[in-house]
Amino acid sequence: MAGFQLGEQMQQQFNALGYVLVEGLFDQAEISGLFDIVQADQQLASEAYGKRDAAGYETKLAVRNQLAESPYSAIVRSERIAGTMGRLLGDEVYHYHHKLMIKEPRVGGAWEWHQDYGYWYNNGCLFPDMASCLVAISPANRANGCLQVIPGSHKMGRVEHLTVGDQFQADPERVSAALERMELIYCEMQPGDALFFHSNVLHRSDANTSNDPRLSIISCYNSRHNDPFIENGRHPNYSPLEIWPDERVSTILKQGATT
Ligand SMILES: O=C(O)CCC(=O)C(=O)O
Repeated sequence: MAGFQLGEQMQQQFNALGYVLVEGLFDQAEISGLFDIVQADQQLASEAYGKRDAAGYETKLAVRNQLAESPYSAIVRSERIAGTMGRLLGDEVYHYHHKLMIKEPRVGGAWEWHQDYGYWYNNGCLFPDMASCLVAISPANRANGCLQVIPGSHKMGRVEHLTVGDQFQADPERVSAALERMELIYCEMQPGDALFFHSNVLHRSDANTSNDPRLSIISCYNSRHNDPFIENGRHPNYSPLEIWPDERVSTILKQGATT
């Protein structure tokens, strides 16, 4: 959806619920090549590592702090996402990191309930003025473990997290209480759909019990005013992000430029 503009209604939804789903942010011609690129990307395969869930199943991801000449980086830099993120968070944003998420058929594990700020708090970020955008590269549905969110949970503030498997899990007592009071939404998505979500919104996903992979790219941004007080932390400190116009990103995605 070249020329996407964040509307007032979407901004209000993000403020009230902590997330907003934009269908078709990237169109079929832009996103379809990415599925094959991810599947064939040897560099990515060698970088990807597993994160065990509470049941011992692994979900894979490759985390990148740097931007390169790649279609992945073009998505991170896109006006459609980075520009929108700046408007949602009300400040200039910079690239905190991005990650390719790979939930393999039948064996891809779950993500336990957490807030991203439950992780990022420990990196010297004073404020939860951070957010992510998940772009579906393959269809995401209940069978292959789509993202689930608790709308409004970002207003709970940071919840304590404990380690389970290789992951951080939000305090289960608080999550149960939250689920008694708030809805649980399954974010089923088609390739090219984008979910913008606040760093304090509680989210999780189930294991992939289907025969299809669930692939997505998550771009994570921090606000300029929230430059971490720890230098050389797990993810980078502030540096300006060059945001690319739709046409440039679209051309790169359609060419299926290699990483
Ligand atoms: O991709 C998923 O299913 C969940 C990923 C997630 O929760 C995260 O990266 O914070």
